[in-house]
Amino acid sequence: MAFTLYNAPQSTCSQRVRFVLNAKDLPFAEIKLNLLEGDQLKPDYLKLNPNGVVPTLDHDGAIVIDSTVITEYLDEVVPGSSFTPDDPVKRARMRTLMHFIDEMPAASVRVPTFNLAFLPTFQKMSREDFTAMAESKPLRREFMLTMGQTGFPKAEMDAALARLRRSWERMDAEIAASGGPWLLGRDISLADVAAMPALVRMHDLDLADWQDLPRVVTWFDNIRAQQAFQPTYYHGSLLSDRFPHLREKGAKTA
Ligand SMILES: N[C@@H](CCC(=O)N[C@@H](CS)C(=O)NCC(=O)O)C(=O)O
Repeated sequence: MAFTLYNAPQSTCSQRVRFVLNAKDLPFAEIKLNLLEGDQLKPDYLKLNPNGVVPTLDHDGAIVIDSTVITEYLDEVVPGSSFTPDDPVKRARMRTLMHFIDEMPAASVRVPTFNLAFLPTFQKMSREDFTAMAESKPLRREFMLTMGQTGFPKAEMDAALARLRRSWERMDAEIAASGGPWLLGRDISLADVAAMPALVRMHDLDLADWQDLPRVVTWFDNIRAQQAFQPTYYHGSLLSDRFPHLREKGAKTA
C-alpha cells in the first residue's frame, strides 16, 4: 500500500490526516503545497481536489479528499489501531461530533488565523492581485473577499472567539458525559483527532482560553502526549514557526 499526502505543514486539516497516518505507523510520501503562493489552485492539483484545498490523499492511485473523510477512510482500509468505535451508536456519536467540530471550532479558527498570521502577507499584495487570488478560490472566495486586505472587523473576530469558547465548553460537557478522558470515553476516536488542530492553533496563537475547563486541559495534555503528536507537528507545523511576529508580545491583539 502506498500513500501520498498532498498537504501543508501548518494546515489544520492536514494535521488531522498526518496524525492518523503516524498513529497507524503508515509510511507516506508527503507533498508540501505552499498555500500562500497558490499551489492548491494550480490546474494539476485542482484535477485531484476540485475544492482547491489541502489535504488530498492518494492511496495506490485512489484519490480521497476532505480531512474527516480521509481519516475515516484510513480507519477502514487499515483497521489496526482503530479510531472508530465498534458500537454503531457510538460511531454515530463520533460522526455527530465531527460535524460539530467542522462547523464550529474548525471553521471559526480561520478568523484569528487569517487576521493574526496571514494578513501581513495579503497586505503586501496589490489590490488587483489580492482580488484575483481571492476570486480564484473555489471554496473560500467569499471568505477571502470578506476579510479583504484590512482583515476581519472586531465584531467578526469577537464572534469567532465566542464560537471557539462555546466549542471548548461543549467538549468539556461531552468529556464529562462520556466519563473521559476522551470525547467518547476511554478510547481516543476520530472526533478527538478532528478537534486537535483547532486547540493546537489557539494555543499557538496564545489564545487558549480553556484553563477553567479542567477536562479540556487534561484532554489537551493527553493528545499532546500521544506518540503520533510529535511526528505530526514537526518543526514548521506551527504558525509561530513560520511567522515569528506571532511570538512578539501583544501579537494576539494586533
Ligand atoms: N473540509 C476540508 C477543508 C480543507 C481546508 O480548508 N484546507 C485549508 C487548509 S486547513 C486550505 O487548503 N486552504 C487553502 C485556501 O484557502 O486557499 C477538509 O477538511 O479537508
